[in-house]
Amino acid sequence: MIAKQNVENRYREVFEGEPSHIVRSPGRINIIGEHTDYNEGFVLPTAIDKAIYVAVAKRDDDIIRLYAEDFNAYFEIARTEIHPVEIGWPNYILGVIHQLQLRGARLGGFNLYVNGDVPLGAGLSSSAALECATGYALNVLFDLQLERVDIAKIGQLAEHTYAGVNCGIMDQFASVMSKAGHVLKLDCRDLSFSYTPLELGDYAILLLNTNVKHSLASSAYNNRRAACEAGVQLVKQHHPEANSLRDVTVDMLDNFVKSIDEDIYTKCRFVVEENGRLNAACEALKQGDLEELGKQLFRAHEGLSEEYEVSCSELDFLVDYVRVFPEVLGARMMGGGFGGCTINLVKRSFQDLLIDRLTPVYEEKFGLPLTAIKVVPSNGTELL
Ligand code: GAF
Repeated sequence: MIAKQNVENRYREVFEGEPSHIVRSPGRINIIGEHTDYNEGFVLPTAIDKAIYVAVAKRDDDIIRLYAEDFNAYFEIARTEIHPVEIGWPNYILGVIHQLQLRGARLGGFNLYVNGDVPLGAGLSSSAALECATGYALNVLFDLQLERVDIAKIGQLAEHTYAGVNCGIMDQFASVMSKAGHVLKLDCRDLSFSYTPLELGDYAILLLNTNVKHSLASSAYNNRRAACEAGVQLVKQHHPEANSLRDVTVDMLDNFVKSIDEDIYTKCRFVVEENGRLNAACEALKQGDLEELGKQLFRAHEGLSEEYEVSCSELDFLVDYVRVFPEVLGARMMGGGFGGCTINLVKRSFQDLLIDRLTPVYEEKFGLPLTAIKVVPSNGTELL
């Protein structure tokens, strides 16, 4: 948690003026439902108590001036000349500005200060949090009258156009719409959603960060998405009503995809089955059946690793290691994959022992630090 006072003080030092608004937009976890969002399926995320903080104020000229605490770096651009840039971090902000201007928003120049405690590259959606913090802050600063859901959609488009990742809506939606103590079941087809209390009793959610981020992650992500779309096209030849994998069954894949392209078949089947696992997990959560919930997490990991092929040896190792402990009900890789964190459903009283045992083994094996992160389901984007 970063104190509002801290953000205010740093804004004053960096820009020599007063911020007019400070916005907090959180990172997210996802209990289950991976790579389903861009297939019009379901996801079960929630925001966490780690967030991006943005402080903004208008300027008298047409300049946009940014400062990122993490990189100790300024970036400046004219409002009328917004374009993607080589350096990574400004793109998440510029992409949002670009989308707002495409929608006809009348923006002026402004200063924007960014800080945050969402670990970068850990698969906790720090980029979505930055996009949503920016969208929310500009909405209040320029009185744009955007709904929360518009802010999520704008963030997603910014990711497509300025970060080059054809992501689904999960991360941005979770960042803006989450409710403390709950998970959000989102239907990514029509964006209808419901909140379910995350009541885990003696158990807790523990994240284990591999501290790995493979550089090919975004191209592999886009390839997976393309494979899903190709599968839908094959089914569509026989079922014209099928518009996404949401409309497709395993039988249809068996009949119309398997013999044509085995790899596309396996990827698509994973997605169809992952929606089924999500529904089973939601039911288990409602019934308080945490053992069943945990089993679905382990199954999801097998699918992500062996079928969808978005895991890596570090993630597989972490899931295999915890599997033998009766105090760990479930574990799987979380998010896009190729690094980042595993999400673990662990007996609260066992967490520290697990971390103590696992850390030296992981570090010895991979020569990388292992970071354990305890998270609390939190509210979505807010004005501080
Ligand atoms: C990333 C994407 F940004 C999400 O939209 C989602 O597809 C996720 O990977 C995988 O479930 O976080």
